[in-house]
Order: sequence, then structure tokens, then C-alpha cells
Amino acid sequence: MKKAAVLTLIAGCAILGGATHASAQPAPGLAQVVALDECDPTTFNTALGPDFCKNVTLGAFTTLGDLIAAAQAGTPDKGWDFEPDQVTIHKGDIVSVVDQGGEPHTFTEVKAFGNGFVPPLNVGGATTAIPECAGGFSTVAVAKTRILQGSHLDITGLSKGKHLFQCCIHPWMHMEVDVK
Ligand SMILES: [Cu+2]
Repeated sequence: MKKAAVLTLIAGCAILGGATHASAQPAPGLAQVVALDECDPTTFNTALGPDFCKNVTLGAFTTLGDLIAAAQAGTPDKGWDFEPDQVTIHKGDIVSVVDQGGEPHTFTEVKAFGNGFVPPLNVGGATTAIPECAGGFSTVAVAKTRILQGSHLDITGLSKGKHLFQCCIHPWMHMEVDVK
């Protein structure tokens, strides 16, 4: 191939490449978050109803009594957790939270972390919830943030800056989303 023809081909590719990039919309990124727990089906379902807890951990079981005792003492069970603890995304990206635990959770944006709406799971059994969790699932705003076992919740439209999320049932389940 002659040198001039090669240069023409390269120039053509560069132009096409440039046009492709200019017309393409940046695809929204996806940040995956998992909600985890180790609910013991026997004790949870006796207290909360059949099929409430569907443990998928292959052997890590914490009884309801132990979970409550640890939460009230201020040393909550680390098996109930959002992972990762912090994620940085670009504006427009989607945060997709999947409940891979055995029981329901909420992924609720809060101004500051604090008590949930289930007093036995708050430190000292506190009966007052932070505003974003108040009323529990009888409040539509809280119910909309619920994630059932095996399902997911997509968070979109987050503004630039720092966002805090927690579970309104298990108030020690925290995470931070930073939007650049
Ligand atoms: Cu939870």
C-alpha cells in the first residue's frame, strides 16, 4: 500500500472515531450494593411469621434473641451489613441495592444516622426513630425504600455531594454514597 493511501485510511478512521464519540451518550454507570444478614429461620419465623426469613448463607445463623440483645447493647451483629461501606459514583449513575440476606431491609436516605422504627433493634431499646424512618412501613416514604429478600432497589437521580443511607429496621446498617 502506498504511503498516501495509508495516511488517508488513518485520517478516515480518526474522523469516524471522533464522530462516534461525539454522538454517543455516556451510559450511566451502575454501582452494586448488597444487603446482607444471617437471620435464623427457626427463631425469626416463630416470632415474625412463616417464610419471613429465608436464610441463604449456608450455615451462618443468628437467632432473633441474640440479634436483639447485641443491638440493644450497642454491639450490633456485623453480619447485618451493607457492602461496600462507601461508594463514589458520577452524577447520573445508578446505585442498585440487592438484598442477598434472608429478611427484608430498607435502603433509606437520611440526614444523619440514627434509630430505626423497630425499638427492640435500637440501642437501649429506644422508641423514637429518626424522621426518615418514623412510622415504619405505614409511612409510604419508608415503605418505598423497602427491599425484600432476593429483590433489588435502584436509586437514581442523586445530586452531587454526600448521601447517607441506612436500614430503618437495623439502624447499624449504614453506607455512604458520594456523587462527583
Ligand atoms: Cu436491615
